[in-house]
Amino acid sequence: RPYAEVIEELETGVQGLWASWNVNAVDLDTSREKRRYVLGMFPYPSGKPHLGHILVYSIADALARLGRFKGEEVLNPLGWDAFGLPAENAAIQNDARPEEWTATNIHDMRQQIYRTGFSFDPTRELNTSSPDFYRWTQWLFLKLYEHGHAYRTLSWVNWDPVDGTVLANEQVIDGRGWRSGAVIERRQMEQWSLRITQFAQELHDGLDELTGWSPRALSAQRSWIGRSEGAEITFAIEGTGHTVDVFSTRPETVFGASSITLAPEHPLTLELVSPEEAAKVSEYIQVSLRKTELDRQTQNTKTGVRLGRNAIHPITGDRIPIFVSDYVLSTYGSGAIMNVPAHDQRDFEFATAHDLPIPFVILPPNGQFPMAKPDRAYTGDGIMTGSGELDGLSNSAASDAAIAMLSERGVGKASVRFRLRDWSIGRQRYWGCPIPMLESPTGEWRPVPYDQLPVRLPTDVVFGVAGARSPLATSEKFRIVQTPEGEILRREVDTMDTFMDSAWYAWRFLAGSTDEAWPLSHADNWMPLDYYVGGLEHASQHLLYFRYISHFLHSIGFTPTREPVRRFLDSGLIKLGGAKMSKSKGNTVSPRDIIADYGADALRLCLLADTPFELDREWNVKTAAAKMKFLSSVWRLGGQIARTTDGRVITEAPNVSDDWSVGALAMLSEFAEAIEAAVDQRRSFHNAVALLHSFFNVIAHLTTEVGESEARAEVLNFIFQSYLKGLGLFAPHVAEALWQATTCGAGSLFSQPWVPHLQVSRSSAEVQLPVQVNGKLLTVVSVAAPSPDEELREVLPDLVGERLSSALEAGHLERVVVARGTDGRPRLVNYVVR
Ligand code: ANZ
Repeated sequence: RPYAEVIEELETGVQGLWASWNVNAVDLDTSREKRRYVLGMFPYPSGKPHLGHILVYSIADALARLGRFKGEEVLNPLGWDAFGLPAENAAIQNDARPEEWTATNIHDMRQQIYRTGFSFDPTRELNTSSPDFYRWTQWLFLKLYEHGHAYRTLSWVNWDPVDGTVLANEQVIDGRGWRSGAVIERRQMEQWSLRITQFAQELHDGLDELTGWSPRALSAQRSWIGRSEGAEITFAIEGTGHTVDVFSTRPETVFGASSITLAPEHPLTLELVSPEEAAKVSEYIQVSLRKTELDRQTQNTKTGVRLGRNAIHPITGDRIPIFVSDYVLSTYGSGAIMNVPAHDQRDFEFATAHDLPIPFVILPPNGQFPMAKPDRAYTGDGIMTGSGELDGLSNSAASDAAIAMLSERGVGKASVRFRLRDWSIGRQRYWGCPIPMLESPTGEWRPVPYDQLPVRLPTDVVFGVAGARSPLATSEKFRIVQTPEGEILRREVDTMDTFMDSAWYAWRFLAGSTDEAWPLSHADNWMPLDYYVGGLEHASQHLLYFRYISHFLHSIGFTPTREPVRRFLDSGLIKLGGAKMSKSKGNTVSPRDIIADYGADALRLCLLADTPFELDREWNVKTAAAKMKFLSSVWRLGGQIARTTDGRVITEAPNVSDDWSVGALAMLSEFAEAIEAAVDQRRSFHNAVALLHSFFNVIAHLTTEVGESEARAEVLNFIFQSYLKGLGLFAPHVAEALWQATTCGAGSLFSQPWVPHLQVSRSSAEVQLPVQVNGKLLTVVSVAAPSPDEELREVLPDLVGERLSSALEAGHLERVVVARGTDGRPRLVNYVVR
């Protein structure tokens, strides 16, 4: 029957076979030498998978299936990142239970994802919101606590004064609460934080090892960690015993400092302010605290007010004014800066707005500065001037000299700072992992003993109670704990940031049958991940937390390597009409609809075709239709071949010596090597899909030449069976169905070994060269292997004959493309005729 009529039946039927044969099962205790851990970032169960998910899992699936063909034990699991705000919002708005909302969504989403035919082992599925998982998230928290990585500190939160609750960033819309519409205040609250900064240097250095990551992912990590070398310089404050340390990456410009500026949150700001300026300064601080850090960094006007007090320049002894300004962040460096307006653009704008002197201390090579009225800072290199003993040095040499000078006088020292902040993990939310800590009446914190985990989420909570720190606080049964000794303790009512769940789930897929988070032997066998596939948007936060937890686990002996991910494959976006597909834009395409119209195989081929996976691609439903058409041809030809064969699995290449067979097998061998290299070495999935098309054309051509020859039929059948393995990486359903048809049920295609390395004794002097016109195969000819492009162009018209000349006469020859293999031998020639 025609392919279009059987897709649904074929795909679900084949999935039934896989399930009954258990082909996707993984043995974590395998004795196989080679193991491959492939992971696509697990989805948030919103209920609807989107095409981006399908793209990610299609990539992971091809890598997983190739590993199995190559005889490796492959772990390719699926899980659910199931805690988070939407479930809680649904609970508040629709009176639904978050766990029911989540379970329904997982159910729907699982059906759709499994319908696409990925080779997940269903027995390894996990769900971060199940007690069976979060028990171990709590275990991890306690490990962090035990090793001094978890501590309580003040952190900023969004406070909704009308609802009397803390809001997540996503619940603040244009500065207002999502339900109350009230202007949101920023408040400080004590909560749990993790000491990721303790590993800042290691996390920075570790990036050098990650040669399997894309440059853009590495640079996202690098800028998030934000390592800066510079100096700390100490300014004494006139008339007080205080000093202020500033951090500068340009200590050589110290002679150009015409003021110092503190962040609004700096502990000394209110202490140093003069009585006359106090009212103005506190008002300024109030306004600043309402702004987010991002707003403060991106605002155009550099506002600020004077504290009415002076600092003493540590080298010149000059008196310079002190300001407070919100472009200085409290969370970076020391929360205070020296303003060097001549050489820093932000300081230049600030100085211009506040009428401060702009002393130039670096002379540009072209001598253009200093001008009487400069219009911007000079941030380039040059020779030091007006800088005492630094004069005449280049600014780069002056940097070290300045640090030496400052430390000699005891007013400064070299310093390395990181942009990375400790990770504040407390959330005043319900649908997250409870933090397993207890507070005594005297305010000491104690860990819940390991043997009392999990601390279960209470179900008797009330949402939106004004004044309650979090929904968990409304459950008395949860909040108040009596110890066997009769002591009354208060339970922590915050839950953990959901990034905590995703920071360690990769290990939980390695769980064994014993009662522990994962057996160490499994971590030794399987970590680090060989391939991690997901969106670039996770290249900063999630992957940094994941790496941190891995560095931590390594430091306490729970995982074999510091780095958890050998190769990170960051896929591009799928766009519609130039815009990223998103629910808010209403331009999403549902995988379910595409599968209903064209089948899962066509969808998968279509998502990977034409564009390298790491680039953004435009969704085009015509491509899905084209892929279905292609699969129809494969289906038709496969049916034809199946009818001419005796249903044997041909594992060895037939022993042949005639030119036709040798040439045909040589092309198969090149195809198998090329597709393996495209997937495993170059991760060039679009090239692999193109190879499936071009080699199919070759097979179709060979079919016309088989005639009555049984030997040729045998060779053709072997080639076709081998082709199905390549096809199966991307279109596993149709490949499996045709495998069943040509072999009459010899077990699954995916339990077979990869195409054997063929010892075809083709003359090394000759290659079989497919000749195409506009991508359509005309014929295959035999040519001398070392032929240069010029020579090929000369001989081909004669070799191919009339069919080529008439095709060339039909239009205008634009170009002749000669594709060559890595060995330099020609592999394909395409005439582009318009
Ligand atoms: C004087 C100076 C002169 C600076 C100059 C730059 C250029 P990165 O490279 O990002 O580390 N800075 C320090 N702490 C800050 C804070 N808490 N908020 C805002 N800005 C802060 O940036 C380091 C530079 O950013 C520091 O070097 C400091 O300005 C500023 F020609 O000091 B510089």
